[in-house]
Amino acid sequence: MKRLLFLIIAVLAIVGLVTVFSTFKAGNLTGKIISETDSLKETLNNTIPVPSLPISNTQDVTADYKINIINFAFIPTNLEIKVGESILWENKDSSKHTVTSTIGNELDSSELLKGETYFHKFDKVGTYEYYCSIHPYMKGKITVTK
Ligand SMILES: [Cu+2]
Repeated sequence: MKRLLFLIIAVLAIVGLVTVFSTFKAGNLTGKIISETDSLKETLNNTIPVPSLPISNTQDVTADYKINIINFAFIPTNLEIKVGESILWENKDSSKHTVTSTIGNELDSSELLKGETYFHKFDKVGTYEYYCSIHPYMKGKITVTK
């Protein structure tokens, strides 16, 4: 009987120790998580405000028409639009291309890399022929009517 009592006490003591030990560890862990969360918040606070990015010339441009530059061609090649309307050219080729007026300088994009765009609004009636200054055989025509 005494032996059983001793066993029970021993078991209770072990359980008690384990409980105290676990609580202690959990407490430490919680403290660590809290301090790491605080330093993360501090890092985020120091990072904000995020500097604004330069306006991309590849997205978010609303035009009345779109011409794709694809497989070394302007598609559609010929396009008729109204005065005041706009066109967005997008280079879908891996090669660089330009949108350059054949006569005059109505259209004068810089070299467009893949995914880059050129936006132009036409304010005057007329026929605007253009080509790619890198590949002069690439041609297109915009007809602007009233
Ligand atoms: Cu080209």
